[in-house]
Amino acid sequence: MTELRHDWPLEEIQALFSLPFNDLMFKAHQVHLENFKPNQVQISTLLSIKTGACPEDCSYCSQSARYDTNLERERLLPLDEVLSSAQKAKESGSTRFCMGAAWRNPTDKNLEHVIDMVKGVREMGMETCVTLGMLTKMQADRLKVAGLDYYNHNLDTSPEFYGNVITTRSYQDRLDTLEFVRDAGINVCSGGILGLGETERDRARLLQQLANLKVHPESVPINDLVQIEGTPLAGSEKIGPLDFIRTIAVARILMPKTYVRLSAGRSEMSDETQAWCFFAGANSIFYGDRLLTTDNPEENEDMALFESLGIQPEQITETASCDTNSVAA
Ligand code: SAM
Ligand code: DTB
Ligand code: SF4
Repeated sequence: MTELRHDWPLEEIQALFSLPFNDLMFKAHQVHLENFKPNQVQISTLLSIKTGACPEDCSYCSQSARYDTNLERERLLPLDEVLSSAQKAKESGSTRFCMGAAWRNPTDKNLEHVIDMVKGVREMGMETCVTLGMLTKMQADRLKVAGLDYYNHNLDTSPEFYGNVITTRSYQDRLDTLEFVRDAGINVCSGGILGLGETERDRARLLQQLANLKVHPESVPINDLVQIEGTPLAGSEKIGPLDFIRTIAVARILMPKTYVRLSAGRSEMSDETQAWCFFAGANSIFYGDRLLTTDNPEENEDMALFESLGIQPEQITETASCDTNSVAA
């Protein structure tokens, strides 16, 4: 049985990052084999239900109203449009439908609309995930009652680097939202972005924050920055593929039972890099040709990649449950 730890010291995490590449891969794959079927990957489809004009200043984001990114803003999508997208995602084999809104936080009225979407998607037999910004405790509880399976809210980076990226909400605000989601009994999806200009220490600190939560997130998305023209982070130095793969491996070792999501940035990744990520312990992806506002690989390209790697998309019965891990004794 793999022990779940919540007391990772930074030095131990940094030591993992410093291992020879092959040693790190071997270790991560061993942990992966102990906890998951190595040739299965969970697939989720994303939909932006409310696009653009966001008041936050996240310096990577196409949807912030502060930057001129040429993005057309859209109102909250009507329920029937959302349900027809979810139906298409289901038919293409996706097991979870993730709805994202460019809000600092939802108003209670907006939340009512989202709740109708969650109920509708659930009735189709798909898992549901939403990412709506900060929540109050009461809003998290209402989403739980509505049947929401996952809430995505990323820490994005280390507490120390965070202020270079976002100034309009604090790290603690994010941790508070995660606590409300956890306490409500909703599965937590929280991760970060690489390639923001952070150091390896920042990556280690981000993973330390996630792994030392009282309960590990059920899902940890690792995004490779999609550089958006007009944002302050356009033109940043890119993270190399080996450093990206290392981060996935360390996430797998620290959080053995968590789904590690190879998230944004796959359109620019080689098949080989993605294959290494799967070996290192990534076992979920976003599937479908669109993320929120940017492109993702076409479905047929992903199916061809899976086929060539002998990977199968996971079926829904194997995921749905809450509390896939618990506080270590
Ligand atoms: N507005 C909500 C929020 O920020 O919590 C929900 C949507 S927001 C787009 C969800 C996450 O997507 C962000 O926290 C960030 O980690 C990721 N993201 C946004 N833009 C990205 C980009 N250009 N490249 C990679 N990841 C990005
Ligand atoms: C996450 O960690 N990545 C997804 C999802 N959670 C909401 C979003 C990626 C967004 C990439 C840029 C875009 O398409 O706008
Ligand atoms: Fe708004 Fe979310 Fe983009 Fe930040 S990441 S600007 S909160 S949509």
